[in-house]
Amino acid sequence: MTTQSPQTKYLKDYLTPAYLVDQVELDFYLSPTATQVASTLALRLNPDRNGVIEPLVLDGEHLQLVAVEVDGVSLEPADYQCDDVSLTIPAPPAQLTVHIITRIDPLNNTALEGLYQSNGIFCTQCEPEGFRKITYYPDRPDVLAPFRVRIEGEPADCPVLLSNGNLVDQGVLDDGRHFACWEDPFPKPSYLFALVAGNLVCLEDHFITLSERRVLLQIFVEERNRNDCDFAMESLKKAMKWEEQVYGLEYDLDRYMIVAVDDFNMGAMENKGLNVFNSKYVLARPETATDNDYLGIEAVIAHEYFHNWTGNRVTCRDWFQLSLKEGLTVLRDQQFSADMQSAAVKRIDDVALLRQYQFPEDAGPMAHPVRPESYVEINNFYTTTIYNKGAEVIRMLETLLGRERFVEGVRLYLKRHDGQAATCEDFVAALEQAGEVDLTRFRRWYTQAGTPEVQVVCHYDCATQTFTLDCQQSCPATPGQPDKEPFHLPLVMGLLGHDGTDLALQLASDEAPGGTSRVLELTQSRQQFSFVGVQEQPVLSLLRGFSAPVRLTMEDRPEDLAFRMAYDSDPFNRWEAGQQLSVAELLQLYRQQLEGQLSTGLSQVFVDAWGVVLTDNEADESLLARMLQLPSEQYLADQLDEVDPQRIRAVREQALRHLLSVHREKLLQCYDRYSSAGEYSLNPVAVGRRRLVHGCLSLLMLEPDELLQDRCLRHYQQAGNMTDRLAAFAALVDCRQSPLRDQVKEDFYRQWKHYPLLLDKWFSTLASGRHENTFFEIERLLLHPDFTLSNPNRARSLLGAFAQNLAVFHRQDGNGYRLLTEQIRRLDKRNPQVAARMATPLTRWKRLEPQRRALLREELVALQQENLSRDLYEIVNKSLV
Ligand code: 0A1
Ligand code: ZN
Repeated sequence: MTTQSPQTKYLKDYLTPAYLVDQVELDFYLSPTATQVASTLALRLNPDRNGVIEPLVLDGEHLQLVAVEVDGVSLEPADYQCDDVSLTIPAPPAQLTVHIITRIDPLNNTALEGLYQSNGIFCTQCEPEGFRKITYYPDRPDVLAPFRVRIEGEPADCPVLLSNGNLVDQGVLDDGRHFACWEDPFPKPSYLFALVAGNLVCLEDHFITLSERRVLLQIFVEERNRNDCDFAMESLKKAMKWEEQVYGLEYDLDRYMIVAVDDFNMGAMENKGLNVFNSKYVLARPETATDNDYLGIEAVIAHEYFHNWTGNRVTCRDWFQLSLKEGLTVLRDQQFSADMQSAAVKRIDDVALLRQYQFPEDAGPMAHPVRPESYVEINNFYTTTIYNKGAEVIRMLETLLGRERFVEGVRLYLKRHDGQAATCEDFVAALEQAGEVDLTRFRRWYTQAGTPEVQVVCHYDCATQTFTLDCQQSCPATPGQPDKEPFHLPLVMGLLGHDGTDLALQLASDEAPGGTSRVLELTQSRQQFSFVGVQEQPVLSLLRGFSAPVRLTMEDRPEDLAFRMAYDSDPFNRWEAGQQLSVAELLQLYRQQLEGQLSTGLSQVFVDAWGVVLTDNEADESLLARMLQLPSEQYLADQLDEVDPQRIRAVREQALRHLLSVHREKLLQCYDRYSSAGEYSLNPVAVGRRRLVHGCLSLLMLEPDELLQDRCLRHYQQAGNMTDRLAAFAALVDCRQSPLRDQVKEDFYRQWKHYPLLLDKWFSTLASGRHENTFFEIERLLLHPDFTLSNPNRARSLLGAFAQNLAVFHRQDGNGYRLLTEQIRRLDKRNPQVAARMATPLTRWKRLEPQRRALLREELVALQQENLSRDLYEIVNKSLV
């Protein structure tokens, strides 16, 4: 903890490491409160120093130093300096072996960084700077070394002893303890180190690679979870196969291990050959996991596996380059999931996520470029900008180059930098070369923050049969960046004829028409594109597949939107047209309310178009389900300059009730048509049907008569899987007046109280309730014996869901803000990383209406005065600037 204004680190200050590490040997003597770590490092002065000796500075935090030796000679305290963050040997020889013994306390490591215990299992989390909490080391990603690790522990507590790479020795010692030795032949940075030791069972399978090597696949879990790993294992094999097929990349070790633990700050971690996962992203069976849980597992398993190439074989030079591995790996996991499921709906979900979280980040006080120029605490930069916008940036490269050249470029990048720590520039340079394109302007995506705004005006000239797009782009100011240069934007587009079919496209500069879909490249602040030979007034379908992460405004007429909603051949744009139509409708209702006008209700065009979707028997059910969903409250809030979250909720519910009143019969029919029992399957059709059924159910349950309540209760009770059960549970939780509510609340708890991941769902579903009393429910839940801030999943399940529940969190009296800050204060003492992350909703105060803005700001100012972790300090301070 510190308030001595923590230091800012700058990309421009990057220096190569003074010393390189040729070999690491680590010897762990495990004990819950006093683990001893002996480290032997073969170091040498970086040749780029031309023999000029520099001090050897090793990073280290929260360590008890027991002994230091250089070349076999033990050092006296006068021979080195040791402070809170480092160990320095002032004038070492140019080549040396350092031997260091430290002692650490895994049991009391509540920050879950470095070596800690989760349910008695020893495990590590070293990215980005956790290794320095294990031993003194040049803890930076551009120092790569081969590791050899020996772990010694009590066989009763730790029958399983794991680290990266290959198992090279194991045995039992005279005193009854046992040991295992692991060797990782691939040089790696310290952040990819892992150790796991504990009482775990192992599920095994294997994979035969393209070159016919047999890879042993192992998933380690606690005994109680042994039956819940099949899906994760299948996902892993699919990811391995997919990466071979699409990228021609093979796994490189003989063994791939995954460990699931309950206490984990993030989703999972790609440590070389030994991934550590939040159990949420491993464990699943139909009775306990929802469709979205399954899809999450498939994606995260793939993500960590794909990191083996994009992240591990080629890593990052420094943490400013984080998106080099994260953006690229997210893009690859998105591509994989798109191939496994319904590609259109996957794209819709990815874009919805981007708009819900990343756009607000880009418009708020924490906005930063995909490659930031500075940070205070790197843990705060595992953001949706680095991950999701980073993926969008690389997706644009794919659009510009085409899949084939894109894959070639990625392979060139990997080949060129294999075994190295690279930069975002290295990546772009490889793609530029493979794609034979000029990416000079494109590079601005890495340096400029903010979401570009694109305005398009169209004109059709009947006499010359010319259709012209006049495009302008600009980008709002972000912290430290008042002015922006134009971006290089690929705009995928098509033109629809009156019957809804795509027209052949011919730009004025083309010799002949070709194709029905084009990539227009916008590289300047204003540009025109003219299509010739257009025989009728077309409807423009622009930004197909959301080909660039921008805010697009076009003056579409509602009829054109309704037309594209029905006919656009690009499913993303079908959905998008519907979203635009609903946003316009909802914002109009919002303004009417705000100005005290009589509400006109929804327009007939919209209500009819929505009804057409509901009765569409042909399109993909998942797509239909997505099209029937109104834009989220967060997305609507993001469209307004002064947000009143309760008004947003009221308006959205008014719209839902209107749709319900008009289409109730069709909703019931749709619900009946698709709600069937039968074996659980994750195929896209089955998933789509469940989504549709649950969409109908939740709408119908806005105004349930007794008959419907009964049906919902039966849906809950007779559900053969958690997806169905949870949907009905959530609907019943919102039935305030009904005794069923308390009945199912109790029933769910009783049934699942011993299964942590479902208890999380119980907390989050209750905290997501739409009724105003939800706030008091949350206050009570904080005192529930099963609530704890020690487990990140549990803390998030209640507090995260609460903060997402905009109308409840943003109570007019400011008690929502008080409640969250109080919990964040407590959490910060235990786990700064999770506390800082949980504080994100507090940073958006500037966009609120004046009264709430003042209340929320007050809370932040109070926090700012306190003794905060560096993580929380950075978030609170930046948000008050
Ligand atoms: N590299 C991981 C994410 C991750 C980052 C930090 C962590 O702990 C502080 C844990 C995981 C990934 O992208 O999956
Ligand atoms: Zn990642």
